[in-house]
Amino acid sequence: FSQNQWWKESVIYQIWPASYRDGNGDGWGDIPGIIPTLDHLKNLGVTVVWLSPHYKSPQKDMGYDISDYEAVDPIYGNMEDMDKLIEEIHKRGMKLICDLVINHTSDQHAWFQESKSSRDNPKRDWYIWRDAKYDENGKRIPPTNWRSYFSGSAWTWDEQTQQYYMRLFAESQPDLNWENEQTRKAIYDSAVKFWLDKGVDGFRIDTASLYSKKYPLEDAKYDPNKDSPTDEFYFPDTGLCKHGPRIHEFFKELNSKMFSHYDIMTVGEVGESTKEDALKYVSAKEKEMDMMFLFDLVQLGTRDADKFRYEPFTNLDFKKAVEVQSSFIKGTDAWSTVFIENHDQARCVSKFGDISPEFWDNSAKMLATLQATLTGTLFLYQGQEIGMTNLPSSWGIEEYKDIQTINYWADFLKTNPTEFEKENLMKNIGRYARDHARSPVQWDDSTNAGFSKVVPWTRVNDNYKELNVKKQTNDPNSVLSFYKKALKVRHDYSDLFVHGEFNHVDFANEKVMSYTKTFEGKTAYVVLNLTKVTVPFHAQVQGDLKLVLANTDPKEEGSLKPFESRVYVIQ
Ligand code: TEU
Repeated sequence: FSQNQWWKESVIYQIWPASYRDGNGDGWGDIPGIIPTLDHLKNLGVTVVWLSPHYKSPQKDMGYDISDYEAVDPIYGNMEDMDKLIEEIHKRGMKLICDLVINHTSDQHAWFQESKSSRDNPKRDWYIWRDAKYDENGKRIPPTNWRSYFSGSAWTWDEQTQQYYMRLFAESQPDLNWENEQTRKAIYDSAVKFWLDKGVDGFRIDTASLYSKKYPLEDAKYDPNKDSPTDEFYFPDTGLCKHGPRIHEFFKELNSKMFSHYDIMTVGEVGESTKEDALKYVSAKEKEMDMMFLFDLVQLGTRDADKFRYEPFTNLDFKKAVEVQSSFIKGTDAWSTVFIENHDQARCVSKFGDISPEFWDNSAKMLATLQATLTGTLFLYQGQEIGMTNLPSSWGIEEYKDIQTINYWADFLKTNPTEFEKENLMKNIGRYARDHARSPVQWDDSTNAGFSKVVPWTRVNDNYKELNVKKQTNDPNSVLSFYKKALKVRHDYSDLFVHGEFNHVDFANEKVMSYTKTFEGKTAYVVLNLTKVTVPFHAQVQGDLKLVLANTDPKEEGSLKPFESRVYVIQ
């Protein structure tokens, strides 16, 4: 495989710095805390670290609200710490990618401060300002009916200059105006070039489908029965426009002016798209980005912006979602990704496995098997490798710190809910809040799980004494040791697992997921019991099966134990 496509076989590990490891004893994870763990990551099989935003930020949305692209937030360290991190990662033959958050800035960014200072400020047009509209009663209303990802309108009124500014996320995250060429140039120089010149090896591109807005700005039309826009162009729930008219022009420009001048990788957070939409971003000939995240799998049971409205799903839905993500590049020149967790999603073992003492271990390993054998570049999220779980269901709303959860809860309280409704929403928050991914990494069984010497900014999961890195490092049968084995198998047979073609075997089976991976006449056969019961099983492929990975001693020929997983290579 081509040398300049090193990113295809990479194993990428996402660090969300606030909760990873505290190096300076202030209760917040930081860059100095990361450095001593690099050998542990390398040992696991990680080749690239993705660092979630480390930039200067008021932390209203945990760093996705940037007030200075060219500075490190003091809670995470300083520029020397970042230089050292880049150096230490490179010294180990690994690479570092950063988050690129350029749909919006913080309202504390100097650009926005200027923009909002007066209507005739030269940077006024760097953000999206509009006059108010008035309803039939003369009441002031926002320019469009779009709803923010974080509840409420997507517009905020500015008293001083008597206009609204657009913000698809929090009030403190005004959207940049990508129509303005000067603005785009400033973004490229400050957010992109600055870090590539420092030696960063690429970017995860935040909210990549949202930069281009459809003008003139108009209301999304809602289907009154579905609470969802009728026009394909808008996202469900929020009515925000996606894949706007100039989005591909912008990415082609970003690529030709910036990305193409460096040996880097880029992965876009594109989300909800048809195959056709997706290929416009990641087809190699389009020269936009190397790969993207599709959310079909992680968003099962939930909806993008309304993740607290639970929608039950079946194992067949699960199998279908895996197929969509694994197969959309078939017969194209595009590349894709494999992931089941990130900082916005619930823990996979809580969502797709079973966290009861009996099944936690095997279901976490079953999900590891799935991830290690799918097509595309593999992404792991901090704590996934030890099977970290969602926050305990006994915890109340006061333990939840995420702006999405807090705003949603506050809006809900305004509706005067009954106790029953409150309990129900709390149940859904307990399933899918972003907070579940954000509790401190459990390093050992000492106070605060070895994350920090002082009480952390957010509470450590109650199960840290039993579930931690140290305990699992010393146990050859742990989830962590299994991940290591699984990543080795992925590496040893990378033609099959990274590059091979995915095909379901017996799709209609509601308990067992089995599939083949094929590459130039070679085949692998993967079998996963998705349930907590023993199920009958007979191999449904021809050939001499050589077992290369299993999470249970596979003694019984005709059955699979609860959450049993096996990987065969056919000789
Ligand atoms: O998330 C973008 C996004 O589209 C969200 O809808 C995401 O799917 C949702 O939060 C899941 O509940 C990115 C970042 O990953 C997120 O952490 C930021 O809050 C957001 O952008 C704004 O920068």
